[in-house]
Amino acid sequence: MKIEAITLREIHMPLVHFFETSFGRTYSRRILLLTAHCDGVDGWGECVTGEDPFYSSEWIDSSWITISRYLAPVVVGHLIGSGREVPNLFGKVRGHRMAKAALENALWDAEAKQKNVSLWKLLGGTRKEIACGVSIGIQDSVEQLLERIQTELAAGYRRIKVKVKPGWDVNVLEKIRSGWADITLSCDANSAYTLDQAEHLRGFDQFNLLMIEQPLWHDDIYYHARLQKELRTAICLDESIVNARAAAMAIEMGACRIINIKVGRVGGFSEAVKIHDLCHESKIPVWCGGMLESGIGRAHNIALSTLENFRLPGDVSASKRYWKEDVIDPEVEVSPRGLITISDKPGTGYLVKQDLIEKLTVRQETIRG
Ligand code: OSB
Ligand code: MG
Repeated sequence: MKIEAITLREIHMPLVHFFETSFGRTYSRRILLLTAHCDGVDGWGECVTGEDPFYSSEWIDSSWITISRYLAPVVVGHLIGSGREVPNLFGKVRGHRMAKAALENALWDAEAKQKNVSLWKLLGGTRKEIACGVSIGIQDSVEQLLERIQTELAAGYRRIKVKVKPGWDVNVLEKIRSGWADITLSCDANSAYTLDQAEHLRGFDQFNLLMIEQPLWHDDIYYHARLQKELRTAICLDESIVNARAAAMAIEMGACRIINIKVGRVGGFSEAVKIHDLCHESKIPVWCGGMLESGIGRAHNIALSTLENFRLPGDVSASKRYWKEDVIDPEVEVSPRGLITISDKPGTGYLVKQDLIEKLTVRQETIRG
């Protein structure tokens, strides 16, 4: 297919409820959407960068300029057979994986539409429904957190993940476990601890957690391996798994027993599938992480989650948990059993609400050949 032009759009969407991690609180999202105009078909992608370079070094403004100046010009005006070819074309640009993923994924979406197949089948997925969990941020009080957990369990979600940081951890996990002894529970530190706190982290072992996500530095694998030897709880790596090589290293070193795959963090679907396959061969279960995406990124996460080794519930939850109105039709819905049913329609199976996107757009740029 010929890539005629790429359109970038920034949309603003307030969250239904703020989201707080160990690095800060977000009330409203600035989201970068990308449209690839290919032979009469539009492929959509979402750049999952945050408003600030806090989760990773990329942020919405760095991604915008990287795509506009370096990545889009590489593909615009060219013929591309498949999304699979894209990573090689971006080889000269170091890093900027979330920016690369937005463009690569839009081209996978366009390819699926061109071929009239569903994106999940094109990616090699097999699951007809996927299991959903929720990620619950730090709240103003433990009571508020317990209320939110109650609400999500009642909605059917199969795994509760809570954000932790020093001062909001053992005390909070204790209260959760005294209310719900048997639920599948995990926690995510987003790099809030150091190896000196290993003894403190060992205190998490008493809560029978499914995993503790990224306890140490965002770019570390070695010290996680040291920590994993001291913990009974499985470590799951998120931030530090930036590509398949990092995943291979983490597995070889015993730095984690579970991996969170975020398609943006690893640079696109091609690399995400590679990591999935590698983990599958190594018997490391994976699950799909989330970045507070609009429906466009969410639909891509759903497609990826259909691959076989996505054995654990992902942070892929219903649109209404985030937005008053999502930008796709239908919105993402989760059944009372905590499942999302996968559509057989071409592309993602979700239509983009172009009118709504127009209304939410605050800036736009089109890159032509
Ligand atoms: O570490 O998984 C994370 C959101 C922003 C940055 C980092 C993370 C998260 C989440 C959100 O946990 C999960 C979701 O999209 O619901
Ligand atoms: Mg995480």
